Amino acid sequence: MVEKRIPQLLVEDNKFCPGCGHGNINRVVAEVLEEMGLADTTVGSLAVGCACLMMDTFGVDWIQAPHGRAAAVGVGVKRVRPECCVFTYQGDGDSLAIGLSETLYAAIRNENITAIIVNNGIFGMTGGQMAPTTLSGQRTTTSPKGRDVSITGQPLNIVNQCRQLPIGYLARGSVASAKDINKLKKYIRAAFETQMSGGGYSLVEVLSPCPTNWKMSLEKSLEHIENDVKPIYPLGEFIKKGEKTDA
Ligand SMILES: Cc1ncc(C[n+]2csc(CCOP(=O)(O)OP(=O)(O)O)c2C)c(N)n1
Ligand code: SF4
Ligand SMILES: [Mg+2]
Repeated sequence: MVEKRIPQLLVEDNKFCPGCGHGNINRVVAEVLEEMGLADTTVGSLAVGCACLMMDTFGVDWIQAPHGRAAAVGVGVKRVRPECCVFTYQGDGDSLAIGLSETLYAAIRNENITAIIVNNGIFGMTGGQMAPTTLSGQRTTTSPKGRDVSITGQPLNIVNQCRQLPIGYLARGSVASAKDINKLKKYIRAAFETQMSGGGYSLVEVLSPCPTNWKMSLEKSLEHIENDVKPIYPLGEFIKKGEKTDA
C-alpha cells in the first residue's frame, strides 16, 4: 500500500467538526500549493466564519480582514507583492452576503488573485443561519419553515454572476466524493496557475458539508449534496484561460 504524505503546510490537526468539508478543502489547497512550489510565498486572506480555524493549522502567512472584506484586503496584498500567490478563503455567508460587493468587484476588475468560496448553504460558525446560497425550502435557524424565495429572492449563484465577466478562471467543485475531490484538485491547481501566469481573477466555489448545522450524519450530508445541492449548483469549469467553456 502506498502511504499518502500529509502536506507540510498542514502544521497541526485541523479544528473543524468531524465530517466538515473545510478539512478536505484545506488538504487539497495545501497539496496544490506544495506541488506548485508556492508554499513559502503564499498569503491567504480570510475574514470570519469557520475558515478562521485554519489560521493556526495551515502554515501560510495569513491576513485577517473585517467580515466580508477578504477580497479587498487580498487585492491590496497582491498589488504590493505581485510575486506572491494570494488567495482568499471564505465561506458563502462571508463572501456572498456582507462581502458580495468586494467579491464581485475583485472579479469585475479582473484582479489577479484566487478566490476559494466554500458553499455549505448556511452561516456555519454562528449556528446555521440562512445564507445567500441556502436552497429554496431549506430549513435553517432563521428560516425554520424553509426558505421562502418569494420573500428572500432566489439563492445566489456566484458562478452565474461571474460567468459574464472577463476573468481568467471559474469553476465549481465539491468534496462530496473521492472523485469530486480529485476534480477539485485540478480546479484549484488551474486557478493558482492562472494567477501565477498573470491570467487574472480566478474563482473556485466548493460545495461542502456542514453536518453539525445541517443536523445530518456525514453520510446523509453527502447524499444531500448529491441529490439536492448539485442540481441547483452544477459542477464544472466555466471559464478557462479567459475563455468561456461549453459547461
Ligand atoms: C461584523 C460582524 N458581524 C457578524 C459576525 C458574526 N459572524 C461570524 S462568522 C459569520 C458567518 C459565517 O458563515 P460563512 O461565511 O458561510 O462561513 P462558515 O462558517 O459557514 O464556513 C458571521 C455572520 C462577525 N464576526 N462580524
Ligand atoms: S460548524 Fe459546520 S462549517 Fe463549521 S467546522 Fe463545524 S461542520 Fe464545519
Ligand atoms: Mg457557510
